[in-house]
Amino acid sequence: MSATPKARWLLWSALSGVISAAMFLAVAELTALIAVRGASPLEAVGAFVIDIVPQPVKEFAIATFGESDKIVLLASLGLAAVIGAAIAGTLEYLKPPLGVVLFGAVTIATAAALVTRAAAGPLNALPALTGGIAAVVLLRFLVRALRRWRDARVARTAATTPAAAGDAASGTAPGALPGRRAFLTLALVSTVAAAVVGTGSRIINGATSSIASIRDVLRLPSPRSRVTIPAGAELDVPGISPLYTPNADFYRVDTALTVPQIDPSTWRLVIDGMVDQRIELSFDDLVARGLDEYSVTLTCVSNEVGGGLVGNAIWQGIPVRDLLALAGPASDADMVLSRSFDGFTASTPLESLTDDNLDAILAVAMNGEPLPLQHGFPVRMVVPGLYGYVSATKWLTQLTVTRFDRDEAYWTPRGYSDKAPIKMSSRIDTPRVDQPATAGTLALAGVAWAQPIGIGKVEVKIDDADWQEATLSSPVSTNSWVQWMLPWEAAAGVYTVTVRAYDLDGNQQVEDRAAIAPNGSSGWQRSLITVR
Ligand SMILES: Nc1nc2c(c(=O)[nH]1)N[C@H]1C(S)=C(S)[C@@H](COP(=O)(O)O)O[C@H]1N2
Ligand SMILES: [Mo]
Repeated sequence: MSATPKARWLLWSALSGVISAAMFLAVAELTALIAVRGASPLEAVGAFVIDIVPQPVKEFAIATFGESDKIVLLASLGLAAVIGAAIAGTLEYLKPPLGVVLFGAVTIATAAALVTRAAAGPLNALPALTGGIAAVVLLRFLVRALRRWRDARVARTAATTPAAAGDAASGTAPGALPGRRAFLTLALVSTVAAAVVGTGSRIINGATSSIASIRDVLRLPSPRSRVTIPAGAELDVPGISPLYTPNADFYRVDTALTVPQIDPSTWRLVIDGMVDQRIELSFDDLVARGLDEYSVTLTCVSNEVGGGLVGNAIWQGIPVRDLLALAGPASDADMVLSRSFDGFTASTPLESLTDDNLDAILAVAMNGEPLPLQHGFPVRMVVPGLYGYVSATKWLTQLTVTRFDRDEAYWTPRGYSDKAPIKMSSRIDTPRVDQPATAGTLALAGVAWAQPIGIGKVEVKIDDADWQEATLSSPVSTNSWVQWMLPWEAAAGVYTVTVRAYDLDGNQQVEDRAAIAPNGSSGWQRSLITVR
């Protein structure tokens, strides 16, 4: 050991702080599991931090880490916690009771974070309090044992007896310094206990979210109408996107660190703002109005040309226009601000929601099952032809009828347009850029969308040859994508394949490239395909 004696004690005290912090989390998770299911302190603190982190930092995180931004945030939070705990341990060793005071302050802050989360009550503070008590008690015991070890060692070194010389020869034999054994045993046992109790509770707590089980047994009334799938709606080409994106593969984009947990039996939808009458509906009120099926392709404004932030699903829901009609929007209103349980908002033109020819819906089911928790359970909005951030509010709780010059949505002050129709696009799914194809009879294939007008034609160009018209799948709805395919006798080589679409009004997909901000990407996808 090259560490000087002084540094050694500081390291051990820092470790004591970290072990005590681990015990804090373990006991807190265990309490959450037993007493207040769902009040995970780890998640609550993470969500709390996301809310208070300044916007530029959040944007930097999303831009830099993409879909892993939340993991990076949690990891940074974890690192900060380890450093803080180490400091608390050292403080408790050097200047007691400063470490205990620091843990106490963190306990109170965590309790506050837990209690102030949406839908939390005073009981939610309990995990922080029990965790805090466990951590403080453990820290005091650890530091006391550490001091006894140190004192024994200092006394031993100072002594000039033959016993000391013998001890130096055999190193610090176990048992030679009673404080040492007590400290190391306590440190080891509490580390193992914290790891087992903490991970165990976390896993059970996370896996058995009570809302997930409520969703599992939820039975929705059968829809009054079904989507008719025409013959030829799905092309038989290996590697093409399926007509309907399975829920498990459906892209997910939102600002929520943890998926909001909403019990449908306590869920309420409020329709307010510039209306004749404020309306409040329960989940049963909503589904009792009758469900219908709609086939709609959802698209994210952040989808790059050729990207995967787009998916097609059959939704079951209720037209928003019928619900708005109950409330009676004022004639000078022009926007509906939809609000999520977690505070996210989207601004949708009122006319898109009241249009009889556009099926804007509140959806409760996705591809035949209740909405998955991460896709907005129990109720979300789906508006054909509008990017998700201005229409597809998940975990919906409120529709406020208002005006664009009075209110703005989450992404509006963050560099995105307040109105954002989806731009027509076409994508090459196969052959993939990263998987060389084998020479012979191939199929170029992919999907194209132009909600709510519908795709009229897709054309493909191989290198500099003429544009060729692709075969289209039979459209299920103008609001859903279609698949396209072009048979191709391909010899070995490297080819540039370009795809472009036309909508049913004859408009051609925009060739000019545009970035995703402020209102969605554009440009024809050009793919470099290798045939061997
Ligand atoms: N509550 C909430 N709803 C939200 C968002 C969000 O951040 N929070 N993001 C929106 C965006 S940007 C998109 S593209 C869609 C994505 O829906 P999905 O995750 O079900 O694919 O949800 C929309 N609804
Ligand atoms: Mo999005």
